[in-house]
Amino acid sequence: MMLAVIIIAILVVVGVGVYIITRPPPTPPPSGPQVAIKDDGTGCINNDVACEFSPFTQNATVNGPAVVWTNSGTTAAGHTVTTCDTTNGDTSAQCPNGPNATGLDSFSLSIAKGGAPISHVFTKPGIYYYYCAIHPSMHGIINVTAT
Ligand SMILES: [Cu+2]
Repeated sequence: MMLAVIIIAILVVVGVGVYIITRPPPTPPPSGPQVAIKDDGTGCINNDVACEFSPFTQNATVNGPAVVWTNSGTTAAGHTVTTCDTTNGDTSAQCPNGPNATGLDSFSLSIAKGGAPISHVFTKPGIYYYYCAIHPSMHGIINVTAT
């Protein structure tokens, strides 16, 4: 009986060791300019000021490194990073500064609650206004300059 317990204990230790040795390394955090997407988990309704892109204005350079948005909030709907332009159907509520200059990058990226970070490599210099398509009071700016 005692021998069986010892054998089982050894198998457990070996099994855990094999798991630790063979598991993939953790994904390194993305580098580049960072923007945190924050909320207080209450749904970001009624222009909730706890729901924001932080910092409001982030700087980036043309052709990288990529700007990385990380969702640290817990609102179930998640968020988007959506550029202000006619492609994305901007409105005055979403884009009080109007559409971005013609020819700038246009994109709309979704990030789920607890989801992996999203990123974009900007290809044209300029001031990019963006918003969250789910919560139109959430705004941010990326100031992209040529290298
Ligand atoms: Cu949002």
